[in-house]
This record gives sequence, C-alpha cells and structure tokens, in this order.
Amino acid sequence: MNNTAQYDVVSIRNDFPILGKKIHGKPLVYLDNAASSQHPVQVINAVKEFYESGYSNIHRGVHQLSQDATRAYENARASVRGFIKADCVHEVVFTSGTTESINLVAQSYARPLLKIGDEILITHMEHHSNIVPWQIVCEQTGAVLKVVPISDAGELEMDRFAELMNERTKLVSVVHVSNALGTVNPVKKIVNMAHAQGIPVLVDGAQAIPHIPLDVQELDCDFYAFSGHKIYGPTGIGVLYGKEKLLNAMPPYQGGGDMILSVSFEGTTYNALPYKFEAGTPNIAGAIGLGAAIEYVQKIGLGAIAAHEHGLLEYATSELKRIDGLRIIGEAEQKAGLVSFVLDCVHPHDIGTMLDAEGVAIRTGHHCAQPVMERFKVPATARASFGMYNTFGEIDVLSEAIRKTIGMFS
Ligand code: 7TS
Repeated sequence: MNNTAQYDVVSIRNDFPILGKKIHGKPLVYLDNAASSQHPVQVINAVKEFYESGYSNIHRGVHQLSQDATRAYENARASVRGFIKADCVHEVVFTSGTTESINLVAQSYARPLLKIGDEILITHMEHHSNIVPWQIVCEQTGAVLKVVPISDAGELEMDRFAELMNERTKLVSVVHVSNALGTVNPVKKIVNMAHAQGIPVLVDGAQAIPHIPLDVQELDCDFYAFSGHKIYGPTGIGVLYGKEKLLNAMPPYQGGGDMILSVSFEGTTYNALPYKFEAGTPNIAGAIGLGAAIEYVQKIGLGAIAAHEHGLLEYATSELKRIDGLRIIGEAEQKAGLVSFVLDCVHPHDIGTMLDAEGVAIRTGHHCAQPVMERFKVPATARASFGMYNTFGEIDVLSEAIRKTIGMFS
C-alpha cells in the first residue's frame, strides 16, 4: 500500500454520493473514469439549483431570470477560460463535447481549405472521434489522411512524425492522452515541429483535461478539444478552444438562432465569437455544471490530483504485473491514470463481467480505438482508469478480483 501525502481522498470521496453505492452487494469500485467520471455534490447542486430557481433561456430575454441565466452561462465560460488559460473568453466555444469540437474544426476550418492531394496528419492511437471526422472531410475534398505509427511500447514514432509533415500537410490532429493506452504524448514538441512548417495543430484533450494542468497559450496549440463529462461535469457539454484569429476566419458550423446578428432573405450577418459557433439554445445547465466541476477541481488542485493519480497508476502497474498471464497494453514512459490489459485465458468481456460481480466497474472492448487494437493484435482490452477519488485499497480489490477471475477460468 502507498499513500500520497496531504491528499484527503476520504473527504473528496464524501463529496461524490454515488461512491457510497453497493453493486451486487459489494462496495462500488469505480474504475471507468476514462469513459466518464462521477459527479461531486457541488456539480449536482449547481445543476439542481439552476433548474429549481435560476432556469431560463439565455441571450434573449430582458427579464430577470434570463439575465441571471445568461450571467451564469457566461461565468462558466470565464471559468473554462481561466482553467485552460486562454487569452480571452471568446476563444472558448461551448460544444456538446470533444466529438463535436473536432467535427466543427473538420467542417469549418479544414473543409473550406482542403484541396485534392492535401494531407491531414493524425496518429495511430487516436479515438474514432479523431479519425472519422477527418475521413469524412477527406472524402468531401479529395485530401488524404496520413497516420503516424506507434511503437510496441505505445509511444508515437517521433521520427516518422517529422517525416510525415510536409508542404501538403494542412493540419495535425493529435491526442494528448490516449484513452486506450494511457500514453501522454509530447504535444508541446509536436506543436513546435508543426509550427516550424506553418502547420496548425488540434489537440484532442478528452483524456488529458482531468489529469494534466493545461495552458493553451504556453502550449501554443491552435485548437484544443475536451468534454465536460470526463472532468466531473455533465454530459452533453464540451469545449472547443481556438485561437481567435483562426476562429474569426472560419465560417459558422451550423446555422440557427443566436449565431446571427441579423437575418434577412437578402443576406445574414453572423454573430461575433464565440456565438458564431453556438447556434440554437445551448446546454445551459451543462455549462453551469461544467463551471462548477472546474471550480471543484481547482479547489482540490489539478497538480495534487495528478500526483495522486500517478501514485495509483504506479501502484496498479506494479500490482497487475505480478499477476501471471496478465499483459499490460501500453507501456509508454509517460502515462496518465489508466491501465489497459489482457489475460491469457479470459476474454476482456468476461473479465468485465466477473469484475462487475465484485463491484468493480471497468471498461472492456476496443475503447473506440480499433486501430490501436489492430496494432497490438488484440480484439479488445480490459481498462481500469483512475479518477481523483480512487484509492490504493481499490487497486487491491481490482487485483484480487482479477486473480479470482483467472482462478475461475483456468
Ligand atoms: N477523444 C478521446 C481521446 C476520448 O477518450 C474520447 C472518449 C473522445 C475523444 C470522445 O469524447 P466524447 O465525450 O465526445 O464522446 N473516450 C471514451 C472512452 O475511452 N470510453 O468511453 C468514451
């Protein structure tokens, strides 16, 4: 057993009501944070209070409730700005999540620019959300999708990355932390390499946002995408950060209310940033919940959370490696809070079912990263992913449940 000094995991756990739940009569051990994390009362209450006493549509009514709701929504945007250290609030576009953020860039930034033979550069460890939008835009434009390979350890082959960037490359889109391997990619280095050739970079931060302190200005990425539900916030809300200059030059992604200044049949003028990209009534409660989640994370401190999770990762890695017949998929030097593994004698789905019977929630499958499965020649993996509230004791429960599973199947 190990412990991170001065990190009060017990009091953090007390803020998350669901962690007191029993599953099949056993205490819930929630290790599926990479799919979606749980919510502290601070987030639940912020959403509840909004619906109970502050609810209205935004940006339109002169009445008090509408003005209050607008203020709360815009305060959430300001919280996001501070959290990711964007230069200004209008560089923070609310979307429904990482997936929509990437599709927005594919359709609004890349599509008008791409010509036959141009290239989009991604990597072999992307989530399907950072593959398929590029395949679609390549089909629409005649551009070509290029893929940076990964090593057996699950790291990007950086020499190949450099070789694959050329004058045809119009955008690099790369995951910050792999959801299937846990690899933390050297995104700063990638941004520098790409910018040296004048190529903009989108970073898929879905898995990085709850684990790694972010400064988009320091990173100098052109776009950064993430989802609220992976950082203790609600589903259906996410963020696209974009540099003002790029966002300003992009056409709207969708048309509708709120994204216009005036509409007539002769022509329509679009609204300023970020509203140009927020057509229709947005997920107001979701944004407010995300704002509360960010405040909560900031109160604990992302640095402290990262250190705690790193301790969990190291402990889990060493404990799981002691289990005969268990193979970890993804052994990069730089990893963030998750372990993907396979067992010699048990299919990942059976591992998931057996662990569930012990109250342990993990994800099994291809994790929407089928090219990663194909690269490592496995049909699927079992994945334990950690959040700020997980404990070293829970890793012991996980290890014990895996041993029991092996015992049943052998
Ligand atoms: N990119 C990465 C790296 C992800 O891990 C995910 C979701 C997404 C994009 C898409 O995020 P969404 O919020 O728009 O759906 N990853 C996972 C996962 O690993 N298990 O369930 C969802």
